[in-house]
Amino acid sequence: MPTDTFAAMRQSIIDGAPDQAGSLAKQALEQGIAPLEAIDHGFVPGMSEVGEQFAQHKIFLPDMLASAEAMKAAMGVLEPELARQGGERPRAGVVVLGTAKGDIHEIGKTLVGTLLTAHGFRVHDLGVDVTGERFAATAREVAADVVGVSALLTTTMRGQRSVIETLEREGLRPRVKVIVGGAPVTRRWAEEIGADGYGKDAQSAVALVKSLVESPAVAESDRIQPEESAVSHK
Ligand code: B1M
Repeated sequence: MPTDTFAAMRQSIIDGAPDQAGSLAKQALEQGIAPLEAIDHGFVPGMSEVGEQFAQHKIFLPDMLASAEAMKAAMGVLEPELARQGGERPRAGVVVLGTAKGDIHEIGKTLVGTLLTAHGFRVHDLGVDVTGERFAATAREVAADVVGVSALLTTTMRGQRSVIETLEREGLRPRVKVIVGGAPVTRRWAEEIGADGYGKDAQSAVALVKSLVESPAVAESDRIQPEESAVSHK
């Protein structure tokens, strides 16, 4: 893919231009570009630049919001293709996913969910600002193998710990693996709070979930039995 096209994608995010971002995403697909390549090399670098400019007070919240809308327009084109490329696969496992309480950042979490779906996992995406209780209730209801908690704010990382504590309190922890991720999250943090793993990006999150689900440590007899009602895929 020409560097110019990646530069245009990056710029469309910085400019907060959803129409431009969406049509660049469509063009990429028409040219046979892999959706993840466009995301990782075109659009995400734009978001990173926006984050830096925001931190340096060069831009403000409405600008960051406009950039997020542009990112969502691009993802709206690329994510269905990403999921479609996964094709029909045998069910790999059940994952409950969401962004921690108090946190409304959704783009990275949604990308993780899309990629997991593309790899055959059944994903229950609870959206953003999700409490530990809701994670736990859904994990029980759908017999989750893995709970994934995203956090983009240093303040909401605490919510990841609280999800683990809630799962422990409700007796679910021995049977459900927990992974954490998000820009400020580190392996060290994951270890400190007793998570089973940390995903640096969407691809490593998929590899991690696969390895956890395949782990013999989660014995079949230890799995939670699904309750009658099912939670819909959001
Ligand atoms: Co916010 N924001 N934001 N923001 N925002 C950050 C996170 C920030 C770093 C910007 C900055 O100052 N440089 C900063 C946090 C600083 C800190 O905590 N130390 C920040 C702030 C301060 C805020 C507000 C507090 C601003 C304010 O109101 N004054 C506010 C908080 C609102 C809230 O949540 N309560 C806020 C609001 C917003 C918007 C609403 C405007 C918007 C989000 C819109 C939306 O999601 N619908 C927004 C955005 C867009 C950003 C930045 C610019 C971009 C985030 C993003 O989408 N990245 C961000 C700066 C940055 O991250 N560089 C910033 C693209 C996405 C693909 O990457 O989400 O990192 P990411 O996901 C990656 C990996 O992290 C990983 O895989 C993904 C794909 O590779 N991953 C996982 C993510 N979740 C995972 C889960 C896993 C595994 C891997 O397992 C479960």
